[in-house]
Amino acid sequence: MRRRAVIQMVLIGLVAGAITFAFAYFIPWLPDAASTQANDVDRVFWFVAIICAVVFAMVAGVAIYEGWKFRAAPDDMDDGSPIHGHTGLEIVWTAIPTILVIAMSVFSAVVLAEITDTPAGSKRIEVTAQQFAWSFKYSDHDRTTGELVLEVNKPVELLIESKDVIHSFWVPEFRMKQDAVPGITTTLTITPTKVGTYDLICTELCGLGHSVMRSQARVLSSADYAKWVQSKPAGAAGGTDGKSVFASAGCASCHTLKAAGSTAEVGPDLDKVLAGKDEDFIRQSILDPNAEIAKGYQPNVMPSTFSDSLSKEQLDNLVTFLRDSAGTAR
Ligand code: HEC
Ligand SMILES: [Cu+2]
Repeated sequence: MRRRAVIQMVLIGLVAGAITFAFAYFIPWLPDAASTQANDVDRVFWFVAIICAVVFAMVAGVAIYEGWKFRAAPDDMDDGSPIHGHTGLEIVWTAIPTILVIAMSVFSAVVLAEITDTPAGSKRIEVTAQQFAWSFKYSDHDRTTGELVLEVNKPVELLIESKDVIHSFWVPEFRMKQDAVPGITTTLTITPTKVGTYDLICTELCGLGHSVMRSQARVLSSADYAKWVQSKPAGAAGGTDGKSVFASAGCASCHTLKAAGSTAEVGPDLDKVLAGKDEDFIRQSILDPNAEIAKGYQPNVMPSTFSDSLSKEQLDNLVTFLRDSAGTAR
């Protein structure tokens, strides 16, 4: 009798385990893992997930069996028989979870130490977040971009800063995430392992344009990366030419402008609204966006921080670029 009960519980547990396993294994829960840190993080994730699945299957097996075998008949009005504890069982169900929880913490701590370690010789990239754009400055060559360009299998240390509010840097495929906090520099180490283009996302609600605060991380082969370093656009010293500023200041994530190749629709189409406008109007629209709200649009969507975040040179170049290009490119 006792033996049959154990076999039945085990069978129920196996069914519950198989269903849990199918859910975990056949649904692609996680995005591609494209950095060494991602592989480490996934290892912790699966270690914990498997322990949880096994414990769940055991508990489900016993619980379903008890509910089925020992339920009271409709006319049974008796009190349940008094039961006293079972010391052996209690020791087992305390000891095993304790060991499992300790194993999970030790494993996580080891991996945390690993992924926050910056290998000597890592390239440094200064990451600047501002409402609502990212910019990246490379230590190995003088250049600022609006997308993150990395060389495959080369570790980089990101030095992350914010010009206004708290943002957060996240590329799901790299698994690593770090806040950008005004006034301090936070760091993140990433060693990309797969050539490709990945979404780079701000994952801290930072204002009305938060949802458009996106960029890309492009991982290039060593040969392509060397070519990219060489291909530095003429006149783009540190990215102060108007077109680079348009991209790096985030204008491109909200406005359409053919000359800059952007098609965003959060704000007005600049080819339409700026055609034929003079420099003063353009400058005023950028420095004090709420002075005059374009028809059909909301105030306080366009950041009013550009007077602080853009240098005089960047602003002048941006204004000239907009004056000369808006409405002219076909
Ligand atoms: C988060 C989205 C967002 C960002 C980033 C943004 N804008 Fe805007 N912009 C808007 C919205 C919305 C409006 C319309 C409301 C207004 O006039 O303030 C606007 C209005 C404008 C106007 C005035 C258009 C008119 O007809 O009055 C100009 C010019 C402009 N933006 C240029 C820029 C430039 C240049 C940048 C980058 C330095 C930029 N914007 C960044 C959303 C944005
Ligand atoms: Cu943000």
